[in-house]
Amino acid sequence: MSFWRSTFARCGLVLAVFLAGLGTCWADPRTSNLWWMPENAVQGGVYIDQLIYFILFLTGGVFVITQIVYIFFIVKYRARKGVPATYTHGNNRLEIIWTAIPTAIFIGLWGYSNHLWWDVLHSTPPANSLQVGVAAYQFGFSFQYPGADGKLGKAEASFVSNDNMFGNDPSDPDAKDNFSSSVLEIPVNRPVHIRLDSKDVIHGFYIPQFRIYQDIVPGRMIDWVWFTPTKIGKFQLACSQLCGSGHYNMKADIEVVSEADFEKWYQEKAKAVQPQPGAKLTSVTETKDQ
Ligand SMILES: [Cu+2]
Repeated sequence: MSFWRSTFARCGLVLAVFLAGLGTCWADPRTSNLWWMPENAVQGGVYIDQLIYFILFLTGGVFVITQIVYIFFIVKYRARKGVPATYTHGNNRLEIIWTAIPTAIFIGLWGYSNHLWWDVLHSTPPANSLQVGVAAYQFGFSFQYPGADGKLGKAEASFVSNDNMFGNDPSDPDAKDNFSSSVLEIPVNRPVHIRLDSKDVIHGFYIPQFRIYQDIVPGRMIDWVWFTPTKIGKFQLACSQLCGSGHYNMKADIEVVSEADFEKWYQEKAKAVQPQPGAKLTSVTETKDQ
């Protein structure tokens, strides 16, 4: 009896020290939702959260159980005078069980996250999506909107340069009235389809509240990311790839506004770049050639 009492007392003590230490392990700079996921402000974000919490509780539970068993065995089978050590060569049935269960869990998680990736995140953007070009560079982001015609136009990574950050195809008339912005202004509850390109190195397009993270790779146009913001408010886009000395400050403001406010902002911006009637951007060279 005294053996069990002392064993449990020791296990309890070790566990208490461990849990007390755990409290000091949390060093999160976030100021809200400190303990759990940041606020969810995107359609479909709840599925990502469910998966993350499922994995967290599953692995957390397994961790706690294995630590309890581990500590218990350490105490129970400690070296004692007059008690010879016992040797074991394993148990095949046990080996098969504890290999098969985690394997089945991992295959299930793979299947479910694959479904999330293809059916929720990587699906075709809806036809009414707002098209926005996103150019990343050392050290900032710039955004491009389609202008009055609502078309962003063709773009290719090979066109990306200092003068053409978004890689617009110079021969495509749809791109002529595009306008740019340093803020990602988007309407609430409308799908936003973004086209990402980088001018120099690999950057990361990361918005925790939208549950989006996509690398932006130079030499590639990445056009499969889309999302539907569900909350009006200010958010921050941050670069999540260590991209150079100014990486720590590589960010951009995101403003999710009502459809009416967005329309007003968009019309004002579009009007400012509206080409004059009859005027063409290529008219100078054309006059010279004639
Ligand atoms: Cu960066």
